[in-house]
Amino acid sequence: MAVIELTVPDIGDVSDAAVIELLVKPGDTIKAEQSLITIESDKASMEVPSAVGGVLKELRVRLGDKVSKGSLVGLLETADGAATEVVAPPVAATPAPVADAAPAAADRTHPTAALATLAMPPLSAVSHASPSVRRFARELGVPLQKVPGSGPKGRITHVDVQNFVKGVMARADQPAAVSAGGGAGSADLGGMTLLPWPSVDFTKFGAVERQPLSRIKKISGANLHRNWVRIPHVTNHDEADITELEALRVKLNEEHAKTGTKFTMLAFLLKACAVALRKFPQFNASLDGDDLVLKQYVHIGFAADTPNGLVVPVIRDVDSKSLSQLATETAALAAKARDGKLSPGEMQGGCFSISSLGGFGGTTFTPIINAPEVAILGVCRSAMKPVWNGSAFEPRLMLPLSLSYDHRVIDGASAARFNTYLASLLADFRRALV
Ligand code: CAO
Repeated sequence: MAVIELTVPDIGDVSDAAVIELLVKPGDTIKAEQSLITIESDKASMEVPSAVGGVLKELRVRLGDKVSKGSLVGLLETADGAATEVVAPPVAATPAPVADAAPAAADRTHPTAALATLAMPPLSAVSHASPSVRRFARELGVPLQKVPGSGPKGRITHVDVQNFVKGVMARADQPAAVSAGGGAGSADLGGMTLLPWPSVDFTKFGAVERQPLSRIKKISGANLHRNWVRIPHVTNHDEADITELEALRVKLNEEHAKTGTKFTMLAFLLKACAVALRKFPQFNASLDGDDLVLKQYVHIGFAADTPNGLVVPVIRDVDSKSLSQLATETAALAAKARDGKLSPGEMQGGCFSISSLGGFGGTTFTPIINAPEVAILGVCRSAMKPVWNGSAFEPRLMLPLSLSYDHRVIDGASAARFNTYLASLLADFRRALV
């Protein structure tokens, strides 16, 4: 254990910069590169991250204090005397708005460890926002420097970012310009002009209750909106005869009753989709500018309904997992999703998604593609239907499949082939061996 002093390092020709934000408090466990305070001079503002990790024992600055090079910011207890290993954090660890600024070397004099910091860009280039707002903006792809700040001293708030997104999506009087789909750069949405969002005083018509959207709803809503607007969706509807498959599923569940493994329709769907994705690689791909990135792995996400909204956990390497593994893993991830305990890593890396509403009902729907994927399978409730077998109608259990695809990448014939093949696998899994 060692307690080190954190001081303000060389910040150029700036002195007497005001502390305008305290981002940590005593007792907090600080990670290396985590921002501690925000300081502001008459020219610019910046966040000052800690170069080392540890527990903050004391914060020696208050809001409004003036600091210069060498000012004591706080005392940090490090687990292993990290004071002797102070390294400036890499540029990539600093928030986007100032990412073009190079970190200054930390003061290596001991036992005083200087905070790692950034050279200061001109004020006009600086977006004044907390790390959580910056993270939020990054998640939504919002360029912070374009967002007007409504907080004290022009700080950008969560609401400012939301309003910016709303403004872009619903701008009525000019073409919307957003960053290009499937690649870098920007694209004009072709002069699309939208009416402003209706502003209605609902209380004029009766009692109402206002509920803020959950964090998940806000994030997933913005993503769904972007994907819906920017991907030319087409949905191919088909039906799979799962009469034999359902009989097998019921039998497997009886046989494995003691193990607790529940063979769900979702597990079979994952397996069948993995086989189909291997056969039709363009469905296992992402658009990146003018390139199609074909993935050599098969990771599939499934939409999970939670009390706070929709999340999409991802099962990795579906093609190399057994049905029981898939059943166990989906059950565990769905439970984690409901408890709000999924880690970001468990929702990343998907190549394709499945949205199964079979347990809820419906006959068909149009699932929205989960960018940067290029297709998604929607599944509704199976139903017994009379199917003509060439000489008579037979009762068969039919599963509705709705395959939405990005028409920039996949044409209608390919989608019909994919869906037909998928249906044939579900009708008879032995086809996977062919
Ligand atoms: N047809 C008929 N019944 C079905 C079915 C289908 N296609 N799929 C599942 N069922 C039945 C099951 O047999 C089970 O019935 P029992 O309880 O009587 O055994 C019940 O529905 C629940 O099914 P399950 O335990 O297999 O769960 P699941 O795999 O269907 O669903 C999960 C798991 C996490 C995918 C689901 O809970 C969920 O959250 N789905 C929501 C997806 C969603 O919101 N999509 C919309 C996104 S917008 O694009």
